[in-house]
Amino acid sequence: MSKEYKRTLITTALPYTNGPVHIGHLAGVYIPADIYARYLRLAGRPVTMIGGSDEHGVPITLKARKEGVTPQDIVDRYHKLIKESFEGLGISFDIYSRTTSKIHSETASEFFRRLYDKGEFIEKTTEQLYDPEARQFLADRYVTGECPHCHNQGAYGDQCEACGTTLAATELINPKSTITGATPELRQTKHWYLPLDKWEPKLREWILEGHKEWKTNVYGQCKSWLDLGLQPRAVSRDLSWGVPVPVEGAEGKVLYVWFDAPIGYISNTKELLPDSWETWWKSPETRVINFIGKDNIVFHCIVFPAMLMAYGDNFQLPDNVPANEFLNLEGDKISTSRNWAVWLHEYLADFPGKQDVLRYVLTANAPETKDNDFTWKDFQARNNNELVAILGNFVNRVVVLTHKYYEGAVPAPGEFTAADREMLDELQALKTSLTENIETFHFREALKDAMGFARLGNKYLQDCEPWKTVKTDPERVKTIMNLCAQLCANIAVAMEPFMPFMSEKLVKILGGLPLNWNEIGSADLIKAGTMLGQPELLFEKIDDEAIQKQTDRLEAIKKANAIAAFQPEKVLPEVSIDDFAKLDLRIGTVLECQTVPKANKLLRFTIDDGTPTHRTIVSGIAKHYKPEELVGKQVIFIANLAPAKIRGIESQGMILSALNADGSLVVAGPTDKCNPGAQVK
Ligand code: B3M
Ligand code: ZN
Repeated sequence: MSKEYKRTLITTALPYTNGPVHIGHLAGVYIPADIYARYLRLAGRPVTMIGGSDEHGVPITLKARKEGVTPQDIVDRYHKLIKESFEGLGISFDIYSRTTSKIHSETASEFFRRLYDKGEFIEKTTEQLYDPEARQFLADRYVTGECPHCHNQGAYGDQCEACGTTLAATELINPKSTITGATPELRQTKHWYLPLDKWEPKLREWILEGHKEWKTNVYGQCKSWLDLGLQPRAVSRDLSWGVPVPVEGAEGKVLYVWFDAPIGYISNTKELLPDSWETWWKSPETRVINFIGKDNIVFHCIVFPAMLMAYGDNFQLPDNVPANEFLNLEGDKISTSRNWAVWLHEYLADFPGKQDVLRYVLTANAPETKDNDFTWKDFQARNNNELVAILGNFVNRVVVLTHKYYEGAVPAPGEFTAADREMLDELQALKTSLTENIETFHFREALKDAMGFARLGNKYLQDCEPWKTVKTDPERVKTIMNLCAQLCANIAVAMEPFMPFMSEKLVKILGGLPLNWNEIGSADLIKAGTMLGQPELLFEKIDDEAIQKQTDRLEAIKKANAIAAFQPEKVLPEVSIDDFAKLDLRIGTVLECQTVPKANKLLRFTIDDGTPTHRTIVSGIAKHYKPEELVGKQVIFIANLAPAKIRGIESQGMILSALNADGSLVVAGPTDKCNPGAQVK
């Protein structure tokens, strides 16, 4: 960091309150921000971490309409759920407020009004889509249609999620109101536009010249937006839910949610620090860091800074915006609407006491430079093979041995040997790397460094073998066990930003110790004579059953989504009745059904087709049925299909079946009992 700052203001993207938070939000924004805030606190550096709910915007009103409740009901429900689940995970906001607060409405109104009075807006009357049945204008998600760029049928009025293009609702082909399904009309309406183009030179200079150190994904996206040329952007909407536009003649209009929400950072700070918020926002001695996901880069690096420049009053612009990429789940994009997510509140209920495991895994797999994937198998493996086997195991061995040799009292060390000094040098090197990685927002690497303390401890114990040395040189063992206790104390401090619950537990086991980042690396963190608590496991193994429950849940969601999204295959080209007449479809009764050796997809049927000799048919449906399930059933089969040799078996025909959207298969058969051999017409 080039400049010395007196304080750090951390802002975290305000989650929409149209649903709970999921692991993608946590990995992208809130765990990185919390690691950084905790680190600064441990280092004794003034920091304020701001959070809050983003309670306006069309998705909330659509959900309210769908549920037949008010938008306030929706935001109250999810604001509470989100706030409580953040607390449950130890996300240590200094305030977590909301944008339906009075102070926010006042702050956002004043902000808009000041820009208005300064003449910073362009007023434009344009034609917008209007739903004649709902009698309201259609902004953003209120309208859907064909994307003019990629022709995706489900594009929205503000964005096409298929190709990522930002759209104006009027650009959509065949637009439809998502409220009534009506075809919208064009009607005149006035809105206020922020002329981003006016601020382009200053933004260009501030970012492209002044912040070459920003993450490449952030810097690159800003550069492409600036190179494309910035356009005026509407900052008001024809909606009833939101902060009313505070000027005459603006009835029925509210601030655009992306104008309103970033001001939430300011209003939440005002709420927290009514007397000193301006020091945090307007002093050049404050370093502002915005933690966000990559889909919010343009709003935090272009739109909100332009708003702050237009407002003036020396508002500080962010010194860094370490946006993360996206986290996927089991190879698929996380999606609130498809319920394809691990919801934080459900995780906390399913894995009580395992908050740190999730924090650890989401940091170890954080999508810091590219999208990454969360799998439950990896979650289990990291818990069992890293947290239990390396970190928990090391601490447990040290505490058990200290009780065994010294009744729990940390022994005073003797002279350090070369091996001891080598270990301490390695500890210092890890501390340096750990601090450097946190300072540069490389939290994955930082976590590896912190885990390095435990790996170093296991190696030191293994090399020193106190359980052997104690027989020959008990004095030496005192030094070994003292240094192991020091390593445990270093782990308690170094891991606090990542796993605060474990750190607190470990501090208790170690008899209490001050958590001071600047002390990391010391060989005297825990005083000789300190009584260690009884050994207790910091982590427990997670068994297959717990993981299976989660993967079963996702399987069921995948099936439900497949059924909901089911689109029947296109009908095949037309055939004549004569063509159809060539097919001889019959009813058959399954007399026998067996699996086919070395062919796990095949079942071999003996079918009573009304002839004395019956017939054999081989069918590739073994994944969908157990043989015994089909014996006695009546099926429809093609009787005059040319016989075919399948795995050495002559198959005389084909049994008809239907494939469902969720991948399940159903054998076709008559609804009532038929004579075997009866023709199907
Ligand atoms: N409510 C979250 C999102 O786009 C959005 C962030 C606002 S931060 C001011 O998912
Ligand atoms: Zn598109």
